[in-house]
This record gives sequence, structure tokens and C-alpha cells, in this order.
Amino acid sequence: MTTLSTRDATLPAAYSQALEALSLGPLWTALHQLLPNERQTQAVAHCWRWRDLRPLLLEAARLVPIAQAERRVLVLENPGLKGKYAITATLYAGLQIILPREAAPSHHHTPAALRLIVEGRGAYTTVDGVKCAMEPGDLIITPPMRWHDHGHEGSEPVVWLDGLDIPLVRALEASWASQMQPARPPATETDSSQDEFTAAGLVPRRSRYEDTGYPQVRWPWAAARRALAAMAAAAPAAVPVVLRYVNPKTGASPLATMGSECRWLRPGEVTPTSRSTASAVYHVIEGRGESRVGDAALAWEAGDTFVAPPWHAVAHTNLAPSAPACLFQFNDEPVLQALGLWHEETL
Ligand code: GTQ
Repeated sequence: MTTLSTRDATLPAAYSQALEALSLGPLWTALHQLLPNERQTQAVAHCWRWRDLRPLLLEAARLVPIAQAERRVLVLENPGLKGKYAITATLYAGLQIILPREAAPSHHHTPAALRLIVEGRGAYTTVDGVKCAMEPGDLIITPPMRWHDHGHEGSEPVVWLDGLDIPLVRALEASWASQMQPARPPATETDSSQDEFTAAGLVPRRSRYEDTGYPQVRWPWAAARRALAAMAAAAPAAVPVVLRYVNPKTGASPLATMGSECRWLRPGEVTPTSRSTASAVYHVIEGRGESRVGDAALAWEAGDTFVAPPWHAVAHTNLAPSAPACLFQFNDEPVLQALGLWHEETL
């Protein structure tokens, strides 16, 4: 936020100095900055175009060895939050690139991470020894304090969108990471976290896996897309088609700090306009369209990423005459919900 006014020019200078000397500040000079009448955010609406970013990611892969970078990521910095490595006050987003046969070393940390695969096949993330295959559109979560590394057995560069709660965790002064360790071969061949959740509304009476609090860590896009298409076919045209990624045992967000959703926009569809106290990062999985975010009109196509700061009115339009558009989104809604700060308004 802007610098707080701590000086009351009407006070005797000696009094102001006495306050300062004792590490005291007058509330009355800053009260309405601390508690503004209008919701405030420094973050602004912005869209990062895949066609601009892709060449710069490939160049990063040429310029910076993985051993040096450890994580070869271009961070999406909100233009209103320059230098903060934040896309909103609470969320971090970056695009990570890994080349065939590279290995990004293993570490674990207090921030939570999620990954949405953008392009390429053959890479994987290992979460606590479990190998999670990465295919375009897949969502993989890395819960806090889980060891994870990234590898690549394919033949083309792989890029994914990283979403983390780093700015939030840093604000809490709770950010910590282990030393990096060399990546070890995965202990399992492929992730099995979803093999007990193969039909809606059915969960195993007793899981054969250890209860970690994170029963599912990977959501293949093929399954999510199938579900969206089926929902779109069944729902009346005016009903938005949105699915939330959840912990199948609790129905809550799989991560305590970040929620995620995928949305299907029918050809020509314009969604209702709404705003909420949560902030969100959108990624275009397929299609092309335009979103209104506050006063900005953001045109997008597959691979683009855009941000909606808190309390910005958002509406999406699919501009294709005959093809669907699919948007992935992650947000800080679970935090606002947990703190009793979540409000939503349909405009
Ligand atoms: O892949 O572990 O974009 O630790 C930022 C921090 C990715 C990761 C990021 C990380 C990672």
C-alpha cells in the first residue's frame, strides 16, 4: 500500500518527536488509509501473451543451465506490484521450462504450489517419490512441505504454469525451503492418487494408501475436459459451466490456501459479470475470447495468462463462432473464506 501518513503537522514538533522516540504513532493520521471506504488493490488487470512469452522461455533455456537456475522460471509480475514477484497481493505465478533429459533438483518448502501444464509432453513432477506425468492441461498440486523435483523423458521442451502462495506466506513471515538435493528416480512408476476416485460420488471405504491429507495430487485434463463437455451438453445455455478441483474426500479445496477451477465457454457465450474479494489468475487452455476485468478488456487465446485483482468485475466472452473455450483459474478464495473475508457480488 501507499506510505502511511504518520505525521500530524498540527502537533507541537516536540510532541511528534517524543512519540517517534518511543516508537509510537498517532492513529488519527492514518486511520482512513488503514481502513479505507473503498476496497483498494495495487494489483492491476493484465494479460501475458503466450506468443510473447514462448520465445523468451526458449531463450532462457538456452541462456541459463538448469543446474544454475534450479527452477528455470519467468515470473509473471503484476505491473502494479513491480519488484514483489507477485501477480496479486497473495499469489505468485510463473512459467517454468524444462528440456529433455534435464532434472530440476528436489526440495520442499512451506508455500503450496500447483502446476498447470501449458505445452509439451514427457516431463514429470515427483511429489514425495510419486511420479506425476505432465500432459497439457493437467493440474498437479505440491502441498506444503512435500519433496518435489521435475524431470523430463520426452523429446520437446515442456512448459507449465506455476501457481504458489509465496506472497501470502512471505507476508506471514512463514516462507522457508530446504536445501536442494539431487533429484532421485521416482519410487513409483506413475501417480496412483486418482485410481480410487474414478467415478463421481464414490470414494473408497478404506483406502489402500497412507492418509496424507492429500488423497489426490493430479487431475488429468482429459478427465476434466470430458466432465466439462458433458456438463455443457446438459446445462441450460444461461447456466455457467464451471468445475472446482476438490479433495474428493472432503469436497474442500485440495490446498488450504489456493482454490482452482476450470470453465467451459460455449461458442459465443458471455458470462454474467461478478466480482469477489478473492484474486484470481486465469490460464487459457484452449480457444480464444475476451475478458472484462474491471475497466480493462483483455483479449486472449490458448496459452495466455491473465489476472483479476480483488473486487474487479469479471466477465468472459468466447469469441469463436463454433468452438468451445476452456479457462483454468487459481485463486486465494480458501484463505478469504477461512478468515470470514470472502464476499461475492453478481452485477
Ligand atoms: O517448481 O519447486 O515457480 O520452488 C517457484 C518456486 C517453482 C518449484 C516456482 C518453486 C518452484
